[in-house]
Amino acid sequence: MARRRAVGPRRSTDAGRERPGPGRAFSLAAPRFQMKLALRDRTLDLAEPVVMGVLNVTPDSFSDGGLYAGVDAAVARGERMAEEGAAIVDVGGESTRPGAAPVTAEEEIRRVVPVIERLVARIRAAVSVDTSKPEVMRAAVAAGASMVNDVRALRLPGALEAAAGCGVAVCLMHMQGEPATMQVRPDYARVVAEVREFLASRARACAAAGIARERICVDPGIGFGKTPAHNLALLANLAALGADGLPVLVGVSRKSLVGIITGRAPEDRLAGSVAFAALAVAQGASIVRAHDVAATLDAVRVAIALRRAGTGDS
Ligand code: 7PM
Repeated sequence: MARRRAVGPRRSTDAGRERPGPGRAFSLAAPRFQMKLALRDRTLDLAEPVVMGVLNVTPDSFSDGGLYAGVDAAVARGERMAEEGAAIVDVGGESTRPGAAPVTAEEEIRRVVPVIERLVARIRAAVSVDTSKPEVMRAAVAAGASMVNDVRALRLPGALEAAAGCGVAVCLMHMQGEPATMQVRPDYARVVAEVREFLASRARACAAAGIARERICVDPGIGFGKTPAHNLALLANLAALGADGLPVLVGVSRKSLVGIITGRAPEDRLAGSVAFAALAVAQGASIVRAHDVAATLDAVRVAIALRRAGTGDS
């Protein structure tokens, strides 16, 4: 909240510029708050936070029928999310569930490319691909994706170069460990500082690889190698994670954190997820990743309205 209140609507003065800090040479010239995200061929305005819809294209998510039935169902679901107001639809073919079987690049491409091709032709919302593999990034972007969402923050060999070569936006997410084992014993001395430093260092790696700063957003990775206390500390300090001025994306939808707090099964976590979405926006999030787009967008609008009243900007 403080992040937005201090600045208000973006102006082209020096008002929002960060003081130069040690080891942050590029912040000298960069605006403190980047309220936009440059996608491949257009710019997503983040002056008001937006919703990213989650579209899983794994066999367990659309398995009622053959391959084409699965594609049809996934495309219909993506179209519905766009109608409900998603600014981005995030298509993923690799399950990052703890213990999930690894998927080859060929299999991931086979799952996501037909869905991306058809979605891009049918919706105005941007399409992102949730992947860590360079081959999948290239195939998805060739099929029309304009953003890469990577839970490994472009750390696999060749991923950084692939994303840079594709000329798309990137989401850099923090994860401690690997999906199979990340929840075994999450360990941090200072979780907020460590996650912030990781994200800043990955953003520097992107810049060095030629990815424009305007194309980068960052994500604390709720549930990825974190205890409930770690997750809550991050959600309570989101503004600090965007301290380098990059937009913050957050995904809490239906996650076990919501289950632990509310005592509810995944299918009954809508209210808890939506409450977190509103509070994440109040804490400075610019993009909320969610399964339930319409309900989440309502929550985001409520948070925006309250924030606007707080800044006297009505
Ligand atoms: C099983 C466990 C299935 C976890 C799916 C998940 C995020 C993400 C995911 C996130 C970004 C889910 C996660 N979560 N990408 N991909 N941020 N940027 O709940 O929080 O969707 S997968």
